[in-house]
Order: sequence, then C-alpha cells, then structure tokens
Amino acid sequence: MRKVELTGGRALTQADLNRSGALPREVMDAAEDIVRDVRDRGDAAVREYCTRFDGACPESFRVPDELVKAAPSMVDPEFLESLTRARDQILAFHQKEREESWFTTRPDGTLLGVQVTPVASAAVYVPGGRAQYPSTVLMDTIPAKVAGVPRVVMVTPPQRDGSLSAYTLAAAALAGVDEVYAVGGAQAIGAVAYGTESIPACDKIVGPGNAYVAAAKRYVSGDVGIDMVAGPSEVCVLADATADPVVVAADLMAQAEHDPLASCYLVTCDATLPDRVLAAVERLVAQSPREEVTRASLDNRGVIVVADTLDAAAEAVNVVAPEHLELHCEDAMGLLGKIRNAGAIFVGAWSSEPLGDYVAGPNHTLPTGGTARFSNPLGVYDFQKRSSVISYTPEGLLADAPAVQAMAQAEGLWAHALSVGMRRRLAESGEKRY
Ligand code: HSO
Ligand code: ZN
Repeated sequence: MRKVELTGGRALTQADLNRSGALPREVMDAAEDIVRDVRDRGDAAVREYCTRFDGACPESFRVPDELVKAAPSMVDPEFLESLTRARDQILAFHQKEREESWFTTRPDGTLLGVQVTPVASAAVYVPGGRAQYPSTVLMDTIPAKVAGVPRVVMVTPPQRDGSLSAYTLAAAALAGVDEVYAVGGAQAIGAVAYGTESIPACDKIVGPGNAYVAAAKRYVSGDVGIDMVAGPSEVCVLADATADPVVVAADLMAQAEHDPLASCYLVTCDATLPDRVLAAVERLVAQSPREEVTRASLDNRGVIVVADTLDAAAEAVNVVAPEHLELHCEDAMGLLGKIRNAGAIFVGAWSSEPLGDYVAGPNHTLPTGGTARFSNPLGVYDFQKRSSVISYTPEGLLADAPAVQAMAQAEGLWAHALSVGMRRRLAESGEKRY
C-alpha cells in the first residue's frame, strides 16, 4: 500500500489518490461497436458475441420459468435460509424508501402535486461467468419490485456450459424476477436497451458489471435510464488509535479480494497503526485462497493516508468519497456528522462491511470512483418517476394570470399570453365552462 502523509495540515487531493478514472477509450469504442451491432442485427449479433466472449451460447437466451421456480429446491438448505433472511431484511429496508404521490391545495382550490409511477420495465444486470453473485440479484431486483415495476428482467452471463448457477436462479426466484435471460456483457446491455427478437427492450438498466458493461451502459444512457456507471469496488477505513489492526486488515482484504482493481484506503490519525495493519495483512493474506487478487489490489491500488488529527482524517475521507466507509473510532457515531461523501457508512467496529454486502438491508450497489460526491445507493427511487400535477380553479387562474401575461410579454410569446388571457375573460364573466 502506498503511503500519503498529510503533514502540517495539508489537505488530501485527487492527485494523491491516483485513481484510474474514466473508462479507457478502447473499451468505450469496443462496447459502442457491440451495442450498435446488437441494435442493428438483434439476436444474430447477440449470438455471435456470446459465443466469442462466453465460449458458449445457449440454445435459447430465456431461462424457462420452471427452472427458475425449481432452483430454491436445488440449493443447500443453509444457503436458502440465509438467502431468505437477506431477502426479508433487504425488502423491509427498501419498503421505507418508497416515495408516495402527494398533493396540496391552495386556498383558492388550485391543486398541485406529484404523481409517482414505476417505470414499466427494468433490466437487472448481474455479473456472472466464473463469479457468482446471488446477493446482487437480491440487491438489484428488490428495489424494483418495491417500486412496483411490473416487468423485471434479469440478464447475466452463462457459465461455460451455457447454463446459469442454481444459486443465481434461486436468488432470482426469491427476489421475484419476472424473466431470466442467460446473456451478459455489452451485448446484453445492447439487447435490453433496444430489444431483440427474443429479449425485450427495458426502460431502465441497473446493476454492476465489468468495464465493457459499464461502457455499454454509458453509451445507451439517454435512450434508456441507467442507475450509474459502476467502477471497481472500494473500501475506506477511518481509524483512530482504538482500532484493532487485525480487524482493519481483514476488512481491507474483504474488498481487495473482489478485484485486482479494487481500491482500499486506510485513513488514520495514528502514526503507528499503518505498520500494525500491514503486518496483520501479511499474516492473513498468506492464508487466503484469493491471495493473488488480494495482493494485486493492495499493492497497486492500496493507499494509506496519515493525518495529524481525526478531524483532518475525516476531511480526507470526504475527498476520497469512497463506495464503503468503515468508522473504527472511539466515538464513531459522533463522527458520522462529519462525513459528507460515502456510498455506505459502517459505524463502529462491529459493523463489518460484508454485513452490508449480504444481509443488513441497505443496498450494496453503491457509487464508486468518488461519485458518492453526487450520487446515491441504488434504491426504490431509481425505479420511480415523478410527474408534476397542476389543476387550476377559476379563482386560481384569476390570481395567477396577470403574472403569466407580464412574463409572456417580456419573453415575446404572444400565444402564451393569449392562452391565459382567454381564460381570464371567461372566469371574469363567471362562465363555468370547465
Ligand atoms: N462489496 C461488493 C458487493 C458484494 N460483496 C457482493 C460480496 N458480494 C461491492 O459493493
Ligand atoms: Zn463485497
């Protein structure tokens, strides 16, 4: 891990972090070519990319509903029980996020408000192939279901033999996915964005994926809605002298093992903690079956920031704006108000980040790469749209018409003034035409 010392009260900068940043041009170009080809040629193009990238192309992309329904009975009972616990807690949390329509009435009877409606269809992308992420199936599907999306479609890359794992399918069954398609990569994003003969076009596409998936989502964004352009996973541990270096080491490794490109940050005001954490990492990593990935991530992307005070350390965290933040400090809850930028904040040493990955309830699809400065965890709100509602009475019209006429005149928009002027005369004459 690389060390950055913030001596003399110097603030952390983006240059200190040396983040990988935007998607490489070659990846953007390749993803765009694939998406355009799928838009032009439909299933035939999807088939070609499937065979080229996944090594197998299923006979039919759609996984039969019976197979999905049967999946929970194919997995071991302990996994199913855990999945059910996760599903119930994720559901309970997201039910609190649902936004309701609201209306307000002015004294003159004019009604104003917001009508909330779900998108008609959503596609949930779940990474697959060698990795299996049934937890992501739950995290991305449940908010859509809570929002009331009538058609939730899941796309995920097939395994080498063209099938999907029973774990992924069991999660789809429990979460209530309506249709499952064994297709992944940029070709899957093209398919659900524009539709093919066998895969439906959806209004919204959510979920994490590799760089090609992220690039494809960025390309189709605007034609359809997307949640975010997700980058590699990140964790930041903010620790004071009370932190347990072994626990901190395990938590950094829990993120590092995801991906050689995952980023781990240790931010501390205790000058002795970094070496104690690094010694613990050395001991633990040798026991990990994912040693290679974990080391690659920590060696290439790990950063230790040492600040003079805890307040300066908290400010450094706001510059990192990490996907996950853990607070290993004496008064962790007291520190919460100082944190402005983080996708999810795990407060206190008992709050292990993997609890949030699987069962706590909040979503694990979170803003990465510093985008927590301006964006949110995936939520029910990602699948809900708002329409403004405006309903005037004659009294309301008479009150507001002069202002409209004056503003329309200033903007040189004659018919705007006419539109309210006509109604004004009707209302003044007491005519009850509307
Ligand atoms: N930490 C990952 C989510 C995950 N962890 C899935 C385990 N499974 C990115 O937030
Ligand atoms: Zn994780």
